[in-house]
Amino acid sequence: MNAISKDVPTAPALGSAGSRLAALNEWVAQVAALTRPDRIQWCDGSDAENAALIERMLADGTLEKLNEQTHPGSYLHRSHPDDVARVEHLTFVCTRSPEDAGPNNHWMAPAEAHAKMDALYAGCMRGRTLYVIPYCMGPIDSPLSRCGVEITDSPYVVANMRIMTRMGAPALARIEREGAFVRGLHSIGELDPERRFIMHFPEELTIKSFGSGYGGNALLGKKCHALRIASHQARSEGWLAEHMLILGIENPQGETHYVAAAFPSACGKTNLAMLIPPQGYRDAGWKVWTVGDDICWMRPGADGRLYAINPEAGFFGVAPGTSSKSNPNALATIQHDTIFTNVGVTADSQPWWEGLDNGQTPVTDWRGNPYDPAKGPAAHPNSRFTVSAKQCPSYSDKAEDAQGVPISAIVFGGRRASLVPLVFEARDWTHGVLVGAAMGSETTAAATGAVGVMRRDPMAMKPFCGYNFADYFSHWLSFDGAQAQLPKVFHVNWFRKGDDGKFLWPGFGDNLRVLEWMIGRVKGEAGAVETPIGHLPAPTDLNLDGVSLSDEAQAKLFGFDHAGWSAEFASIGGYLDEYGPRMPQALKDEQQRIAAALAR
Ligand code: OXD
Ligand code: MN
Repeated sequence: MNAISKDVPTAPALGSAGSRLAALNEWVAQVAALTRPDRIQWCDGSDAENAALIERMLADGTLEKLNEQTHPGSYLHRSHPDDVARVEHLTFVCTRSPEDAGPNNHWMAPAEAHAKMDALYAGCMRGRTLYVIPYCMGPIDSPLSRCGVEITDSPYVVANMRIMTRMGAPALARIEREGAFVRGLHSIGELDPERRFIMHFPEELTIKSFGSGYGGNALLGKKCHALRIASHQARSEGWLAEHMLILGIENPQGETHYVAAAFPSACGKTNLAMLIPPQGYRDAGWKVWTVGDDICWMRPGADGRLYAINPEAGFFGVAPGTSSKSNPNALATIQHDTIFTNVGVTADSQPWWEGLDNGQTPVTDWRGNPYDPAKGPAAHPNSRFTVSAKQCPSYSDKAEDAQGVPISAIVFGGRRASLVPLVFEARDWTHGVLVGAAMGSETTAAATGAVGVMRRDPMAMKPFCGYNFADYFSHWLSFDGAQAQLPKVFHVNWFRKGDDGKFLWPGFGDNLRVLEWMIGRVKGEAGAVETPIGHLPAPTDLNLDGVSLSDEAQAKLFGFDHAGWSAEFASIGGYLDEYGPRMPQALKDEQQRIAAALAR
């Protein structure tokens, strides 16, 4: 690496000593010497800084202004058409030993990965500004939060990080206090898919990303830090970093239970997190509060319960399908001060996507071409909105609580057209870990590759766990100590289809009926039927007032297909074996116990 240049600006002086920022200053100087930017800007997160960035992006076409009357303060970004999703095949976990990354990750030796990335970074910021973004994942004063610094040459990334994290001066002050932070280096390079890599070095708390401006590859606080690096950190520090939404369910008596739920990308986490109760429930006084829609950090509190924070400050949600039926709260949230990426546009510059039911029609597609339905959708299927969580009408006042919220239930779920019933409850924690480990789902547009193919996606962490899944399951099992007051674990499937290929369950607000049953189980009040795969409700155990289900729907949503589950458990056994001797015996025993019960 080149010598450190004398005129590299250092972190704005904070407290008295400033010395705890020496490592940060030195790293910035080293990166500048390698990447050769024209300018360096330390981001303070202020409104003035953001306004100047937006001006610059409007001038160079990175952003387009949307209709100020209908969508004040909102902008459209069109990405490079080859840069629209996470790239799992180009994402690596670079641990010293390949076994520590596990069969669930692509692995590269750290020295080789550093060399490859540093060669790409050499001189890559010439003619550009290098932005230094200090950020905090989680409420700024929470002991559960962790800080990072992202260096990027993309002003679009800065504007998004400002929404998605607590970014700027307060984060820098915390970094100065703690002296520790995750280092993330990002350059969009030339946006060439052949020169694109997302590398993680969990043992060095370091991320290196090159060649993509897409959220999951470029907003390094999100998937790279808050999941891949944090999962590794969490393992050594005794907590959990999970791909889960967090919501609060307030019953008519004013009691609120918090639920954390893991679903693979683009399977409705944002919709569930912002659920609006059906009319009958609203009339009775039920309310649902949003704490987070994508990531959950949890750790045991003094009382043995798991307490959770949402490390993010905003939503990076999938736009298509967001409508007044599926998610009125999201529509209200994104009415102003929102960055839209790769959506269509109407004649009067309003954002538009497939499923939006506001009577508008698009004239321009996500590539900026005149919209022609014969050439594909107006909005890219993975088009997104970035918006502050504070704009959400259902945002929980506990979301900013430094101690987090106590979790009563953990829910796993996937897209399963067949076999998997609407809901079942695990018998105990070990069984619950197996239910999470065995999760399967049909793939979606959130990652490049074929859509609709069933794959195992344990705890919705397949693309995000920064270490060997076998060790991850052991870590989950380790929470079951003598003092633990662990949440109950459930599995749901909103996506079961009938013989005609149509969904059998109405979903959206009606999912509260299932959540109410879970809370009833937590309180020991709701009924269930015992089966080898867990406790299933009978249709009469759920409040189905106002829902009409055909006989086929009832049978499939609440039924248990013995032969189908025997085959599923054989497949789960094969999947666990792929991890070899590191797979915890307790999980294998649990799988075998259930397989044996199914064989009877
Ligand atoms: C996301 C994802 O963007 O999971 O949240 O891909
Ligand atoms: Mn996600």
